[in-house]
Amino acid sequence: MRDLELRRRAVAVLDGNWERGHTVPSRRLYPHQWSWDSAFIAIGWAHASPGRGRRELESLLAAQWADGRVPQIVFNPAVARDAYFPGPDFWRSRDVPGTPGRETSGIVQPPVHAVAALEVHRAAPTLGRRFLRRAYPHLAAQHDYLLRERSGPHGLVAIVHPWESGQDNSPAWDAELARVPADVAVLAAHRRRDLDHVDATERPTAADYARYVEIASTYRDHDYRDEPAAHLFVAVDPLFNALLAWSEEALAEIAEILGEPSEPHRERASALRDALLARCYDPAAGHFFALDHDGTHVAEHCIGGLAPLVLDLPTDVVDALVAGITGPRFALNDRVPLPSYDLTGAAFDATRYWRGPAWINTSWLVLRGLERHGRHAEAATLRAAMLNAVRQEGFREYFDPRTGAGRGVSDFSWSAALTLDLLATAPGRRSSPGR
Ligand code: 2M8
Repeated sequence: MRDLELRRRAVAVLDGNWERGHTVPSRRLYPHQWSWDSAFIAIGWAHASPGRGRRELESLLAAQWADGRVPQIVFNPAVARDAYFPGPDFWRSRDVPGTPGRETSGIVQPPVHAVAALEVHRAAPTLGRRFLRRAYPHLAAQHDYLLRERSGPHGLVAIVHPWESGQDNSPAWDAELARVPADVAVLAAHRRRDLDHVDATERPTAADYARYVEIASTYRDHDYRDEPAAHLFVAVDPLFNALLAWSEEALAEIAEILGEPSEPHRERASALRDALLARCYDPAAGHFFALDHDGTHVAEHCIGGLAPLVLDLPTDVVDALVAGITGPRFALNDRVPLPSYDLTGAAFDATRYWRGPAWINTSWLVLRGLERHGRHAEAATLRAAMLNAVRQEGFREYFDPRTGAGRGVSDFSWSAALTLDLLATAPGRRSSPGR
């Protein structure tokens, strides 16, 4: 399939998923607005309709809470209340003071939104400046919330639910999750709607879901206050922190465009990068590991541990990460994007969601990192793999990391959106924040 036809199909997926002001990740499985999906989707819209890219981010930011958190899900009032579980009746955001008019969930997702806002601006700079002026205080408040309420003694920001990582059932969370009681009877009161759309072997297990529900309802029962008793799960995700640092770099650029002070953003970006290197990087393994609630390394090689490549890093660290990408664990090739988890790892599962399958968004992050560090040969190979996967299988949610077979839902928005970005930018010629 020629690039032009692939582009046409990608735009058609985004168009089909556009829902008056935002884009659903998937019509069937995810019929509302998701936080980090919207950031990736806006990056895609920047190449097809910058106006929609702006609206995508603005509709998400309009649902920001008074404390600054940008919620993981913004519920569409026009969709049946039980179309997705857990829906608005589970999260009960209306009961919490300081929440917006729209119903939302009470947790967050990886903060890649300032990067997206900058990319949307660059696509149409004249109109985009007013957009940046409106978005900037929201993006700054989003970061302030995370750094104020979620940062620990390690200088990194914690997640308090696996869903906050976006890599929901990654093996990185297994040990921490095992501390939460798995009472599958909890699920009897609810109906998992995901299993209506996707085979159970591709989704998290019932035990995992029971724990997800337990962690979320405990947080909800504390009115989503970030106090120790509210959190049954606490972990540090290298991807989440790398994206926060990258977004601080983007905020610094946005501040410069607007004539605001940029230095505080640059300082925060460097402090997060230094903390990632000091606390998550393991020189012997050549990988960034997640931390458990005690700040101990979780020695699992997950794709999130490659995400700090989007930042400035010492050359020996970049060399080690690239060796991991090209080695047996991540096996870079030009047919299938990078697995979400170590192909040689004990917990590897080729079909189950974030325990092995290849995803377009995480591969795209690594691609941006490789480009930042001038690793053009590896970047070109990864770009070829991503384009090959969507050409062969369509804009699937994820792919078998060994065969490339499509998995999860079809017509998945960020797979289409980031394909538009790949097609729009010649390899090695982009300007990400920090370049
Ligand atoms: C998946 O997560 C949701 C919960 O947020 C789910 O499984 O129902 C993840 O892949 C997440 O990263 C993504 O943002 C979301 C919507 O695409 O789906």
